[in-house]
Parts: sequence; structure tokens; C-alpha cells
Amino acid sequence: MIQKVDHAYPADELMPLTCRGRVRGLEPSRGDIDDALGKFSLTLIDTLDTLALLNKTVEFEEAVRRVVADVRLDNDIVVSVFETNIRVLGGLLGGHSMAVMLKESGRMVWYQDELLHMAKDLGLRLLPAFNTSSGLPYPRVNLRYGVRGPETRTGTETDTCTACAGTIILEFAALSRFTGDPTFEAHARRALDFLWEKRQRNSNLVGTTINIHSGEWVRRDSGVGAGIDSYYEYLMKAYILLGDDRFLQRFNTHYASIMKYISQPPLLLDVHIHKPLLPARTWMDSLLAFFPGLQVLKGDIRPAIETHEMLYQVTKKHNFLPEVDPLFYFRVHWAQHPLRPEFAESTYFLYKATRDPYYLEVGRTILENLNRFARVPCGFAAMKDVRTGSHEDRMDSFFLAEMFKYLFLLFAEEDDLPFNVEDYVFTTEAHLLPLSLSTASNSQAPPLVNNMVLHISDMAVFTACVL
Ligand code: DMJ
Repeated sequence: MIQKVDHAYPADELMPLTCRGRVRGLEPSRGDIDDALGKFSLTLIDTLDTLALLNKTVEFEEAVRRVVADVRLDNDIVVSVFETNIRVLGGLLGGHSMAVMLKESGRMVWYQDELLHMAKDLGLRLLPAFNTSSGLPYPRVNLRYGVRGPETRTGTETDTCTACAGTIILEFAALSRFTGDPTFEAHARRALDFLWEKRQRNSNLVGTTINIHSGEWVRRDSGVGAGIDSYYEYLMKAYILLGDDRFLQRFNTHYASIMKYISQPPLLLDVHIHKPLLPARTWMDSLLAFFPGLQVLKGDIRPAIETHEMLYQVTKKHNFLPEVDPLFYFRVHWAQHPLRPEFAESTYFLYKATRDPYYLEVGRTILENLNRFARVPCGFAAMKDVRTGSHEDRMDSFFLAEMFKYLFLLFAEEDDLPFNVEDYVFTTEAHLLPLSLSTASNSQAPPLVNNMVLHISDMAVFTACVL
């Protein structure tokens, strides 16, 4: 089913209830969510490396040909810098990594780095967003006109979320190292340096949104979910991919504060950055479900197991993981659920680290619930309300990019995989970037202090020792 292009192509997303493509401007606006849609066949690009991982080599090759032939990146359209970076730039780079790997094994001999050229074109279109005195990117950019085009909204915006500004380094560093052009990595490093400087110095926490000109925190609540999540993820993974100790030190400093103030095992509850003992809210958003997976990478398995187990109980109660109020018996706070993959992601990483078959059981529950409650004739539909089981005509591209990938990986035997996944780092959108990039030259980057790469299997050994 995965590579059928019967209903939506070349639209950005499939509308699984009406079996049509979602074309921005032709459907009623959904506000910010639509900023992921740039009329660039988003889902196809986001799914490229999933196809390769699932051994769908013929379909992957066909999909690459389509992307190269059909996709335009110069549309007069305003897109989210964050979403375009993680889904489209990441998708092109993950696809490029897979195509190179296949070419080395004698397949796709026609491939001449076309996806990488497209990635560079897209990277150049995102760069105008970084033209601020702080180096933090504007949240949106017009693919054709940058931030100063006919669409004035982009260049007058003042705020962005911490994750939006801090989730650039993996894709931009990979782009720099694949192409030999250091500009991209330098911009991403500058944004990360600025965020680090602006951390609240007593709590060592960051807020949820920041003024991109003054560097003032606009929202001073702090958690590990929406608005901040992948900033922490990218500090850790930037260390893994680039081997630069400073990213690990920053991650560890933040992590100690998270465990001191935000973590109340098994819960993770937001606090104020200036008064970190003061709760900022009582409900938990579903994006924080990625955090146990990040804790596995850190090697802190016990709290990962505890939080994951709590999330599993919530999933069993509501069939999915909506936003819930833990202080009120995990009652639903916000009932919508766009089939987010974070819980499956953490389940995979915990299984990888512990090899405990319990996590396969968890994976089966996720799979059964998807098939039972979300599967519709043309795909998988987002839940409008997990309490009633009603659907939305929506299937976000991350469903194929992440959910499929992590569930496949969870159940795959080594022989099922076309390559060793431990040679790659997973971006926040689960795109695969080769760890060999850590030694690729980038003349602007500071010298590597420590080029050690941590594999999940090393973590498992470590875990076995601490449990
Ligand atoms: C994905 O696009 C990425 O994982 C991102 O970091 C936030 N979450 C969505 C899916 O929920």
C-alpha cells in the first residue's frame, strides 16, 4: 500500500477519507498546520528513505525519479522553516543517502546526486530566514522570495519556538558536509549558540518561544514536549553525528535540570524557567513521548522505562496517546490525535536497548489500534476525537516517514534490513543520515574534540550494567 500514488499525487498530503490530495489553497485553511505544505509533494519526499529501509528498492527508485522529474522547490508560497527543514530537506538528504548506498551496491547507477542538488537548492531557499541579528531563523519563509517578498507576514514576525530554531543542525550540517559548502552548518551552529547563551542561567532551562530579534523569552514555560522537544534531541544527536563535545556538554547541563525540575517520575510536567519549582501546567502533551527514546540514547534507562510505561497505560486507556491530565486519572485534555509517532519511536529504542519482548507487545498494541481505529480504505486517518473514534480527513506525512519506519524496525530481524541502521543517526523526522559524515570535512566547523560515536548496541551493554 505504501507506494501507491493513486489518490493524492502530486499533492503534499493524502486526504484518506475522501481519497484526494490536499492542495493548499484548494482546501479550507487549517492555519499554521498548512505551513508544512509547500506544493512540493511533501509526503513523497518524506517517505523516500522509508521505502529504502523497507527493502522496496524498485518503489524507492521510482519515487526518486518522480521527485527529480516533478518536484519544484521555487513555489511562491510561505512555508514553515522548521517543517520544511525536518521533512523536506531531511527527506531529500535521507533519500540521497539511500540512493548513494544503493549505487555503491550496483543499483540505481543512473543516480548523479540529483536529490542532493535539490537539497542544496532548498537549503539556499531557507537561508534568508536566518538573516536576523540574533541568527535565530524567522519561523516562515517564502520559497521564491525569502522573507522580503510580496507576502509581508514573513519578514515582520518576531517570535519563534525553541524547537523551531534549535532543530536545524543535523540537516544543515549534513548538507554542508555532503556538498562541501560550510555555510549551512555555520548558520545552524550560530542559532544553537544563541539559544544556549539565552538559557535561564539559574535553572539552565529554556522557554517555549523566543523573540528572534531581542532574544527575550516570550513564553517562559518549559517542558520536554511541544515547542522545545527536538531542541534537546538535536543537541544530543549533533554530538553523535558531529562528535563535537560542546553539544554533549550543553545537552547534559539541560538534562540535569530537566531531571531536577521537570521529571517527576513517571511524569514530565512543565515548569517556569525563572521559578522552576512552580508548575506551569498540569496536563502532558503527546509530543513528549519521544523523551524516553532520547533517554535511551543518553543511557538513562530507568526513568525511560518508567515514563514509557506510564504512556503505555494511557495508550491502553484511550487507544492512542492524546494530551492528558495526569492529576485527574489521565482524563483527556485535548482529544485530537494526528497519529503521532513518538510513542512508537520510544518503544523501538527501548526494545533495542533492553531486548525485552514486552516492547514487542507494546508495538503490537500500537499496530492493532492503528488497524482497528485509524485504518480507512485510502490510508490511515487522524483521530478527531479519541473518545468517540471519529476521524479527520488528514494523514500527515510523518505517519509514513516515522510511524511506519519505527514499527517496521521494531519487528524487523537483522536479515530484514538492507543495511546496518547503526551506521546512521535518525533525525527528528526519522530520516537517516550516515555517521560517516562525522569525518567529512567542514572547514568552518571548529575542530572535533571527541569523535566518538555511540551506538545503540553500546547503550544496551551499558544498560545491562546499570539495571
Ligand atoms: C514530527 O514531524 C517530528 O517528530 C517533529 O519533531 C515533531 N513531531 C512530528 C510528529 O508528531
